Amino acid sequence: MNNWTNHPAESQKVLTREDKTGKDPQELNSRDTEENADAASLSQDKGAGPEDTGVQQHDSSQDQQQGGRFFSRLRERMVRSRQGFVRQIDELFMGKRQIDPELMDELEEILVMADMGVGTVQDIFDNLRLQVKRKELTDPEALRQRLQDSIVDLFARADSKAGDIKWEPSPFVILVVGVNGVGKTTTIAKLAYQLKQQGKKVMLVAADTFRAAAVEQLQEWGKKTGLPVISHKSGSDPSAVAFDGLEAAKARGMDVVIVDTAGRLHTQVNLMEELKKIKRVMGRKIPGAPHEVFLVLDATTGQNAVNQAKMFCDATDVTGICLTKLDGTARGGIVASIAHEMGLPIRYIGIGEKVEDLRPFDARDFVKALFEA
Ligand SMILES: Nc1nc2c(ncn2[C@@H]2O[C@H](COP(=O)(O)OP(=O)(O)OP(=O)(O)O)[C@@H](O)[C@H]2O)c(=O)[nH]1
Ligand SMILES: [Mg+2]
Repeated sequence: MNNWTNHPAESQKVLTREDKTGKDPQELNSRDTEENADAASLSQDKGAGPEDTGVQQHDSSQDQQQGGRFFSRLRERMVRSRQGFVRQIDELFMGKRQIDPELMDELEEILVMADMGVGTVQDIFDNLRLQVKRKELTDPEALRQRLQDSIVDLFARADSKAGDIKWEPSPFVILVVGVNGVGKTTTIAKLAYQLKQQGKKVMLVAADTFRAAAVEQLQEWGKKTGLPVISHKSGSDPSAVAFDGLEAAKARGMDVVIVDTAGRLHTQVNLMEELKKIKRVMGRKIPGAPHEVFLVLDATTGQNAVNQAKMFCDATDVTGICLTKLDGTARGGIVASIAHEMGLPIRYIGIGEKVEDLRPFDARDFVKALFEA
């Protein structure tokens, strides 16, 4: 299958010279509303092609290989963590024949330093020490394996599988929130592109009307990935964009709508209120919407990300976490810390800047990618 063919319903629309602004006033109820009317045809434009986004051709044989390829890329991208705390663990175990208190203490310290969080590590080690005391664990290799299993178990509580999302009802609405610069817009583009690959009709909504050029950034992604983007002028009310976006999505029979929002600090009360308003307005247009609220967190900010998560969850109903920039940190343990402390599913992880660098989070694969040579 060729990535660049548009969805059948959208492909009926042909972009004429006059349309090139992307305006589509008949279908949308706002005068200001703009859209990449036929983004796929624009996507072939110079400078907006697959090369600079990592968008690649795709066929069914690629689908079959995808499992293995996904995993090897995940391992490749987790290289910093692998060279960081995982290497330290390797060195610690080297030549060890028995489990002694020093081994346990040093292992505990390495994990805390890897941003796994003091509380999380303590929980794991209380259990492991008990097993050592009862002589259920005597061999260092078994300890190492048990440690991996314990980390995987942490995620069970948070039930961290993107596969759990039913993508129903239609249109399925996702609101994406988070602090400035964490990777919201990029994550949206990656996710939208991957959903499109699965055959879903996806629409993007540019409700970040605050930051200069934010609308253009999402429109650009729309062109590159061949997806329609609903937007208003910069500076307009984000709730109105969200409302129009949902209306357009309903009218066009979209499967999934993903709404981008401006970065905000959890301490900015008025901006957190604005999020609540966006949510309310969405619910008025489509009862039950947004069906998911994704909080995007930047893994390189370490324990700060955990604090952000706590504050955002207090202010709005977050339903899942997307953790970005795991390729940029040596402390991949942050994933475990967030899952453990928040009890929220980690839906997706970002492991690079290209569209393919987003993975539905799978705890076992993740821990395996970290620990296995
Ligand atoms: N290495 C790496 N970079 C990423 C990842 N995700 C996003 N980025 C980069 O992070 C930077 C910020 O990304 P955006 O998507 O613009 O972040 P944002 O949260 O939308 O930012 P604001 O809209 O300004 O709040 C960009 O340079 C992205 O390429 C990732 O998983 N890995
Ligand atoms: Mg953004």
